[in-house]
Amino acid sequence: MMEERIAQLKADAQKALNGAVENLADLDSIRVHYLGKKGEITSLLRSMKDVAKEDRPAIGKIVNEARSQLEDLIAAKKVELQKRELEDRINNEKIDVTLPGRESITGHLHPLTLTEKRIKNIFLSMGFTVEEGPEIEQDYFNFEALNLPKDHPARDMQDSFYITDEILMRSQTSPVQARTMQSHDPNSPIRMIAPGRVYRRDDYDATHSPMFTQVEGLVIDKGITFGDLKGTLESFLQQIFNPNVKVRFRPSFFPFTEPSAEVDISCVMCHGKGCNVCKGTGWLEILGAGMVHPHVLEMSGYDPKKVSGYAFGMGVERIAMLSYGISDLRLLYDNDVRFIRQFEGLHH
Ligand code: 2NL
Repeated sequence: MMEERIAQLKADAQKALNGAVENLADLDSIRVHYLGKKGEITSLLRSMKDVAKEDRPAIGKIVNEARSQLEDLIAAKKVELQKRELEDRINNEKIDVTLPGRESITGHLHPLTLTEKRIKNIFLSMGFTVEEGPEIEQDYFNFEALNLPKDHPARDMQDSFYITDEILMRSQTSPVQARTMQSHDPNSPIRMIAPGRVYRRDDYDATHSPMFTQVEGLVIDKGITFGDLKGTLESFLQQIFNPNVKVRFRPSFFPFTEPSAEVDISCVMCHGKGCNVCKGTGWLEILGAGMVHPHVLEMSGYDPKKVSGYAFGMGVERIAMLSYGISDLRLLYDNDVRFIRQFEGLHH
């Protein structure tokens, strides 16, 4: 009776394992059905109580043998299924080596960085050094050392970002020049530019920003004249824009230079004919410049009877906008890649 049930169970299991076992999940349900806690083998073992006592060891042995045979069969089937699944994956997951490669995105220089580099390279080629200084500056270096006394209108608290009474975000890069002069041997010449960010309380619109980039220059030596200033700036402007650009100087005023001048170039858009960029004048204001005020030389340890100097300042954004025909300053700061990507491949 019991022997028959065992033989039948083995035959059934054998049949099930040879039948439609598609995957490991199918196999597991067969395992649960025969070997699980509520499975056929367990139920056989439960009915051992109905077997005559003297027959139990022999029957028990047959049941245990049947269980271990089943376990072996299931284990073998499992290996077979795993092998088949791996082969299926190998056959189906193909790498198409003929597909085009994925394009790798490389960065490039921002138009402002590009313009700053072009400016630097021109001055480096003329023997200038490039000096840097802090953006958070002492009132003394930002104003006092540049001949802007405490009551000067340009020092209005409304115009600069003050951090304390004595500390502010620099409003120009001239403090770098003042620092360089003070750490320099007054008997050897200076020929330097100071590029960097400057900060002024201002609106943010197509032509204004509370932060912008400036390049200032300073030359001090024996016998430096206004002629040196004119020649150097004319050469610079022809290199940065085009060799045919015309340059004109108009009298102006800065507290740190005397005499002072505004420097214009012939309009790079209309070549002087008059357009909306130059507002019909044919000229573009591009630089401020002048001979270093004797008091500025003196305050930083230079003797105005022995040496003289010139200085100038320009906005990098304006030069970038005129170089590349950019009509809105904010495009330079918004970092919209559709704009910035247009400068890929340009070099300084
Ligand atoms: C402008 C005008 C200028 C200077 C900057 C300067 C610096 C020293 C001494 C004398 Cl240490 N001058 N800098 C001189 C004239 C003009 O900038 O329009 N900047 C955007």
